[in-house]
Amino acid sequence: SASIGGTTSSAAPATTAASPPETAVQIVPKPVSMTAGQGAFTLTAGTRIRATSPEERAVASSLAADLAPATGFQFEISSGSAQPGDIQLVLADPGTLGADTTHEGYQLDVTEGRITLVAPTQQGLFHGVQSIRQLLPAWIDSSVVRPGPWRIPAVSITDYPRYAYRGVMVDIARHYQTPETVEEIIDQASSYKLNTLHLHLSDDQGFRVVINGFPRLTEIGGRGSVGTQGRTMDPGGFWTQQQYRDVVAYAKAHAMDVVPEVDSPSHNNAIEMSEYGDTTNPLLDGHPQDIACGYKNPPVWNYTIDVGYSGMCPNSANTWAIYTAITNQLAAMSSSPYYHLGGDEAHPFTAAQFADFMKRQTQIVQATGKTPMGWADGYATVAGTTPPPGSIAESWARGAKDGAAAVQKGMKVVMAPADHAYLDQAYPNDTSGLGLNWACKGCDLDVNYNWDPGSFTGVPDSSVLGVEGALWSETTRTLKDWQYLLFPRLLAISELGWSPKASRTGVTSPAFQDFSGRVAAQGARFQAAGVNFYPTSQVPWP
Ligand code: TNX
Repeated sequence: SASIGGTTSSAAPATTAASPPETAVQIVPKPVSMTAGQGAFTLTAGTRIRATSPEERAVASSLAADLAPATGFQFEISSGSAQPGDIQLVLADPGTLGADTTHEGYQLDVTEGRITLVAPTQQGLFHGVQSIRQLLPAWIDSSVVRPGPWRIPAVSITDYPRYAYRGVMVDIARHYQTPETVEEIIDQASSYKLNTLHLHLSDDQGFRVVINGFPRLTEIGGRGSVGTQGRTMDPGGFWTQQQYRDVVAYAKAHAMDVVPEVDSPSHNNAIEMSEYGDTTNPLLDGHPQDIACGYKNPPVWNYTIDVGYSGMCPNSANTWAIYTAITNQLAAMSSSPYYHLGGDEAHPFTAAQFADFMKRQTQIVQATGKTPMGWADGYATVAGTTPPPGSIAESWARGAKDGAAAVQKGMKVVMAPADHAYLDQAYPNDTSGLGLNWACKGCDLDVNYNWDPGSFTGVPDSSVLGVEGALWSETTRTLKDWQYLLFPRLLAISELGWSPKASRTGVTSPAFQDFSGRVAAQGARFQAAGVNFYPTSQVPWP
């Protein structure tokens, strides 16, 4: 049969050919269209990667680096003329991506004799390389040399994303994590073609990046994390600005942009308790106590998971000295066109105070050249104001009611409905102790997969910029904890953001069966790469 891995075949090759298709092709997210060829391309120590432009060479280097550990091959990157046996990367319009408004798509053609990858952008080439990696045996993701053969089944793939924004949010505020841990998530997320890393950098329990002029934000605000397992406080930490820049650069090299978030005006006890007593800072007016509008005394450090009590006062000049420094410095270091100003669960405020705060914060973000983005429950409901054109609301309410409010205000929406896209929620009947339980009771893979970002009442698909999986970190202490909650569920978010809309209803639906079958093939990849994951019974692991 010409149908491989249950995917769409747009043309049938001759049925009388000598050899059948190699192996089932199991790519996540599912490509727009694929046609199986005959035979396979085999990687050898002599395989050359042909690349000439800087964009081609950058992607060629990352391909060579990805393939080196398991194969033991040091691939030559050549700018000479193309020869049989080459993997050729070409930055050009392949002529097959007319429907791709994102310019992130690619055309991949694998034959026995060569591999040709053509894309109009460096991101498109990067995404094509991720498909090549998934076409190889799972051991390709091993960090030590494995025996081949390294065969890539012949196939022709035309592929591009449904949405321009495909995000994963990680929370390094509730529990501090190192740059290296975040880079491990970038490795995995980018291999499933997500293109945005949303960093939740500050919350009631911690502030995690150095801000010049305000050293107490990290010296005091970074010193702990939420207490777990009987402890009142887990270890804290913070990133230097150089570490932050390095993570942004690492993400860029993996075709991902970084959206920073310092949640405000609430969710910021860490800022308040750090700056409240900062009476000698020349950037403040000597009596910064007036920043605190919340009802808890900010110097009392709180490592519980409580939220909703803190708030910075809009009528304090010190508030704006602090926020302007934070916003300007983070915006200058970040790669995404968006800057997330938070705005959720701002309970201690009157509607007028909240509106005042959001207006000022919006102006500060706009002055940096970034487009403001905020949690829809707050930012899309600011009384008497319309956020500036192009601004983004991130919708997390069940049924996207907050997203509908954003659409009414002319905003674009990133869909992160908590009952489907909050990847910090516990798995069903799970004894790991990881995950909260408020948004979906026992959130297995089908729950993350069986919804459609473009089909909510009041939020037409044309208003949807994309989709995001959110990993809050109240219960997670280690990289392994993060991976356990993220995988394989992040793959559902990746597929919703990338693949064309299909009917997704129920564990027994053909779409879910097809998806879970492809996820099954990722288990060996996770194992080869040393990535922890939840072995859900909904996936037919081999
Ligand atoms: C809600 S939704 C939050 C976070 C929590 C999360 C836990 C939203 C913008 N805020 O502060 O960490 O639930 O699931």
